[in-house]
Amino acid sequence: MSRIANDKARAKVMSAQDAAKQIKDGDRVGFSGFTGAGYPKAVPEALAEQIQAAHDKGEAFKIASYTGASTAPEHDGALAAVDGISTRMPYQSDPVMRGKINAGVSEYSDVHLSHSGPQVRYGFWGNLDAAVIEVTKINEDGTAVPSSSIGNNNVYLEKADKIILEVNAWQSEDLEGMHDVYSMKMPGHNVPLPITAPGDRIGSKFFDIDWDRVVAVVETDSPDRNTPFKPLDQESKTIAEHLLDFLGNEVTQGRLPKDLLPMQSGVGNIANAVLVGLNEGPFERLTSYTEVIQDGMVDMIDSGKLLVASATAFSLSPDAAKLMNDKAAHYRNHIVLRPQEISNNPEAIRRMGVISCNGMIEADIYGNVNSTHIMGSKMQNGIGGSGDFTRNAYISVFVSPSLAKGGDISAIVPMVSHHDHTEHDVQVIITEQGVADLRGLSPKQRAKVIIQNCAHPDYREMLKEYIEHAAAVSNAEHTPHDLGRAHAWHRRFLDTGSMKQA
Ligand code: 0RQ
Repeated sequence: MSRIANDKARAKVMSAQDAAKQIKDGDRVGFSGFTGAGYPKAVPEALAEQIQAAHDKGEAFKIASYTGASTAPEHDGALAAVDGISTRMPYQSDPVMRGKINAGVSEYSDVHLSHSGPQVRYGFWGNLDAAVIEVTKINEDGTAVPSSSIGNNNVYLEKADKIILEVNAWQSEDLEGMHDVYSMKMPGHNVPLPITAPGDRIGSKFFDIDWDRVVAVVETDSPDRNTPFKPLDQESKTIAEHLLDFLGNEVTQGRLPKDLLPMQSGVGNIANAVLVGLNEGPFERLTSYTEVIQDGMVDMIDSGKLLVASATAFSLSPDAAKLMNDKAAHYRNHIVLRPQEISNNPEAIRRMGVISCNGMIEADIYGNVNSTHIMGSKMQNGIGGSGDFTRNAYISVFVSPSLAKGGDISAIVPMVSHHDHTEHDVQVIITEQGVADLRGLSPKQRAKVIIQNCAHPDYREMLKEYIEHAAAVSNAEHTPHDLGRAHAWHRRFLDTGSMKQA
């Protein structure tokens, strides 16, 4: 049965190639897509072909590409491969896209996910020429059922001059009812966000579509980019165990209730290990206010440990995506998908007292965290929602193995090579070595705990030597540094391939 029940929509059905012709050189385009879910499956590749054809003729053709977060090879990857992206925002993780950013071909602006949509609404990113949005279905009344992510779609649909909709028959029709579309307004026109618990529904199940601005409807039938998780390694399991012990102790101390507080969990294998740990652990009747639904959360819903999860997108393995598609009617009783300006909303996060847990690239001895840059200059993915959650969390946690690149890099360094989360926001750091609880500590006290509990033994003495030296030469005692040596470890890695001293 057709997924397009509206006459106006049916009249606008065309091929992806014809739809892509609506997008011109210099356009700013808002795309759907968040962590490999709900991105448009056909128009970006068709557009990439047209960009390549223009380049072959010596013509300029680049667009500014705004999304929800990371997309997929057939979206970010295809457009980046033809040098088709002038500016990209916000979070990305496609290797080709990352390569173009680091080669200086595409400009990248790394914005907090909760800010990205509102900033487009405010006009900070210029006029939005087009929106390309995947939906699950178009209803008879012209409203649309969102797909496996919402991201910034509400804002792009609101602001774009031209709208292209992709209707993807691969997405389960039973997603209908899982979404809660609520948009913020311009400053001065907002009321307190009426969310007091992760499962609260405050908006609509559908997107309203202005059909006068819709220039094309494209039918697709393609799966999301669903990446399998690696089997859990011992390091990830140990990090998860440390986090569970820490949370258990918070309960014992009376600082957390027995069912904890809503959990936020970053993407990746450690985050998934944490979820597996929670599923096997002692806590019951949990809730989650987070940005992506991963496999571990689906398992926790199945086991009854997790009552409800709020997010903006799925980030599932192929197996879990199939399960979600088969049983969406069941899971929509436990999952709410929201625009990312709401899933990551600081007001809601602060009000509910979310426990945040995110990965990091490195932390320094004083508790500053770098989530985005390799050796100061090279972009990895972006800050994503880690800042939205960390800054506003009840307890903010960062997790990482203590070593990278086979031991040639210490994740605990004298001074981070790029700052994303400052010492003011970072409360707990966990590596496979242990937990550094930084709450209530001064910088010098933090350094002791981080080095002792989190640094790998191979680097502990070097770190101790650094603070002793810094204390002797620095201009004050509060946060001792030798500015000439603070990044010597990074310099040494770039020069010799290892942070270790020869
Ligand atoms: O390099 O790809 O060349 O092997 O960095 O590291 O170990 O695969 O770690 O997948 O857990 O990602 C911070 C990037 C961690 C992620 C980050 C190298 C390492 C590897 C990746 P290779 P791993 P993970 C919610 C919250 C920001 C967004 C966020 C992230 C590569 O967690 O993007 O939190 N966070 N969002 O070898 C140099 C170090 C290194 C290092 C690791 N200290 N120095 N290289 N690497 N540590 C989700 C969203 O917002 C959507």
